[in-house]
Parts: sequence; C-alpha cells; structure tokens
Amino acid sequence: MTQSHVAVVAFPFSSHAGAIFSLTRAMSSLAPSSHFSFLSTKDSLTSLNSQHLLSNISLVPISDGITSPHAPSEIEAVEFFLKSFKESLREGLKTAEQAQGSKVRCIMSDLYVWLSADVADEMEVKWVPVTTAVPLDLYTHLHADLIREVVGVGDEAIRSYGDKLLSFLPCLSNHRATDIPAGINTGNPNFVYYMIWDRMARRLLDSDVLVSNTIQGFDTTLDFYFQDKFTNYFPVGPFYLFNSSKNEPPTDPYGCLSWLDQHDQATVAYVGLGTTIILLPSELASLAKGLEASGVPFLWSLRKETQNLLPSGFIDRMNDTGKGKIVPWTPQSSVLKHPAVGAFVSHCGWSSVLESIVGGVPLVCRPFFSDQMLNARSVSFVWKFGVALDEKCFTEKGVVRAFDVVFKTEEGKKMRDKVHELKEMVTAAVEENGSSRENLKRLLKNVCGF
Ligand code: U2F
Repeated sequence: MTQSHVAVVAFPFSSHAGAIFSLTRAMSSLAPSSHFSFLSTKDSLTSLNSQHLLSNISLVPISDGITSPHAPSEIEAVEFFLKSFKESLREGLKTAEQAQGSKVRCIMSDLYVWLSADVADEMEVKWVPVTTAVPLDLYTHLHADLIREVVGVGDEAIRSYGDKLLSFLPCLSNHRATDIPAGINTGNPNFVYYMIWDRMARRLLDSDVLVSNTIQGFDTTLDFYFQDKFTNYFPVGPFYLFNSSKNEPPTDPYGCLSWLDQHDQATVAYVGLGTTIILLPSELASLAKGLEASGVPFLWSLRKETQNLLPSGFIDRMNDTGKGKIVPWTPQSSVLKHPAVGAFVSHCGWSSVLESIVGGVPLVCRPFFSDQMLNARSVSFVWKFGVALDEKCFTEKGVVRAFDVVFKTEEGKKMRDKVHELKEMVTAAVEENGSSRENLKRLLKNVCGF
C-alpha cells in the first residue's frame, strides 16, 4: 500500500526538468512504498529519459498554457507557462490524486515555479522548494537589495565598481560585480527570468526547507549560511549520481564514446554550451577557428540548426581529417567520464560544472548569464580547476591559449590534480554514509513523513 503521495513539479525549460527528474528517480528507488507524481508539460516529459521507470513514479502532463496560434519564442513560452501555471498545476494535481487514489501530502517544486507554494498553501500541504542552480546564485538573489545598495544599479555602476571583491557579503568575497547575475542590478526587471529570480527568492523567505543540487563542503561559508537560514537544508547533489537508471548503458546515437575510444588519455577537448546558448555567428566562427588552430582533437555538442551557421566546409574538413566530431547531442556525463577527455569548453551551467568535477576534467569557461559568471569565477579563481578566457568571449587566439594552458603546462596539471580532489569529495558524498546520501534519507523523511 502507498504510504505517501508526493507531487514533484518541474520547470519545463532548459535542463531543469531533467535534473529534478534524476532526484525524483533517486527518491522513488529509496522509498518504494511512496508514490511520486512528476508533473511537467507534455514536451518536457517527452524529453526525459523515462525508460525503466519504477512503478512508484508516474508522469503527469500539465498544460503549457500556450494560447497563441503561432509557435512562441522560448521566452514567450516561459511567459505563457507561468501565466496559467497555478490553474494547470491544480488540474494536474487533481489528475494525479485521482489516478493514484490518494491525496498528495507534499508538493516539491523547482524554485523557478515558486507559485507552487501558493497551491500548496491552498491545499494545506507542505511546499518543498528545490534549486537546480548553484546555491551561490540563490544567495546572491537573497541579497539583491544589499547588492543594489552597495554596488549600485546600472552598467555604469558595475563598471565603476571594477574588479573589487564583493567582501561586504562573506560568501561572495571572491567574486566581483561583473559576476553578479543580470537582473539584480542590470537589465529590465520585467524580463521574465529576472522576474522569476526576484520572486522565487522573496517566496523562499517564507520556507524553512530547501533542497539543493550540491554537496556539503564545496563552500563551507555557504553551507553555514543555508544551514542557519533553513531548519531543513538538504544538499543532496549531484542529483544525477543517485539516478536509479545510472547503471544502464548511456544512449549514444552519434557514436561519441566509440570515437573517444580512438584517442589517448586526456588528449581531447569536449565542447558543450548547455541547453539554451546560441552563439552569434561571429563568435561561433572564432570558436571553430580556435579549435582548428589549436590542433587539439575535439568533440562538439552543437544543435543541428546552429551547425548550419559554421564557416562553410568546416564540418567536412574536421570529419575528413578526424580532427573533430560535431554532433547535435552527446551523452555528456559519460563523455566527461571518458579517459580521453582532457578539457571541457563550457558555459558553466551548474550541471555541467558538477559533471566536469565527476569526470575529473578541467574547464575552459565562457559564461553567458544567470549563475554562469559566478560558477566560472568559482572554477577559475576559487577552486582553481579551470581557466577563464581573457577576452570574456571566444576568440581564435583565446581558445588556443586556453588549451595550451590546460593541456601543456604545469598549471594545467595542477588543475587536473585539483579537480580530482573535488571528484573524491563528490564520490565520498554520494557513497553509503556520505553527506549527500544521508541528506537524501533525511529529505525522504521530510517529504514522505516516515
Ligand atoms: C541552465 O543550464 P543549462 O541547461 O544550459 O546547462 P547545465 O546546467 O550545464 O545542464 C545541461 C545538461 O544537459 C546535458 C548535460 C547537463 O546535464 O549533461 N546535456 C547532454 O547530456 N548532452 C548534450 O549534448 C548537451 C547537454 C542555466 F542556463 C544554467 O545557468 C543553470 O546553472 C542551470 C541550472 O540547472 O540551468
């Protein structure tokens, strides 16, 4: 008999749903007598790896809210979704409760759908927010007013703050004003993502629970801050390492792993800019030129529509010479664990950073928005297992220089040693008695009630 029925609500854009789905799979395997209804839009549910699901998870589609007859842009799709979200969630929960024959006792949701808290209040059930981004990002949003007061507002204020460290906030004392996510003191506050980040942080202040995709010990000052702020703080990352499907062979439709098998240890660069970044054609061309000029063999995850924007002849030349393999999708976490991979050119999305650590691979950082600048700074300046590009964007020379550092210098070797230290910390955290595993058990008690 099902003891507890837990609803998990995803934010259906970028990689958020995949991250929170990994966590749900982990919970379902550790709590076989509870039921987990996973709610997201139809498209988002279809994109998940839902093979071999345990019988105590069900996927429940909710409306995407799109009312326009034309296909909306990615940003418009987020706006449509949020506009009708509460109504869609109420409907989805009704469907889940009917299908399961039991009331939901708790709503876990991605913090980006903070509006779930209102629905939880209406139903008089607990709300358990989950952050998939780096917790430092949340810390920054929780201190937005102070940041605006001290640093100022607008691009000019950021420029004049210069490279000074943000020492007025203990957890940001290694970061600079330029690392602060846009939306806090730059940009139009009505832009949907800036609005989400502002509202989610404000709503979180009413919660005593927070689940985070990180491990205890990456940043002890930050650990203390969150432990102090939330009676029930659960750093249970990396979510994907607990995934019950992790023993299945990775899906590799483009043969990335067998291509890597042909290369020596730590000789290949992997290039992957996450799920939302689209480079301007000029920067795309610079990256392509840099990869070719470096002479380092590379595997590049690049969406099909963007591949068409590459300089003409580039893909054929790379294929013919065997210098590079360009595919629309890779099994990234497995790619990063492959011994041939020696560097990861990344936008520094938080899941990518975690996967790089687990793979023991130094990063070449090209951040764009959200928490990515904070992550790039932590990687290159605090944890020291990666390089930041001097020019802050891809240039031919910059890419060659970064690869020279990572592949050929003593500094690069130190980065590899450093990332291996972090890898050991992460491995220990997810093993039996490790902090993330123990926190996951505490979390299950909290959400399932036993
Ligand atoms: C947003 O991040 P992204 O979705 O752009 O990037 P990541 O957090 O790095 O997650 C990308 C995931 O997609 C997977 C990859 C990661 O798990 O392994 N993937 C893949 O398997 N194969 C591919 O070819 C390409 C990607 C946001 F932009 C960031 O700033 C936030 O940190 C992040 C928080 O969740 O969400």
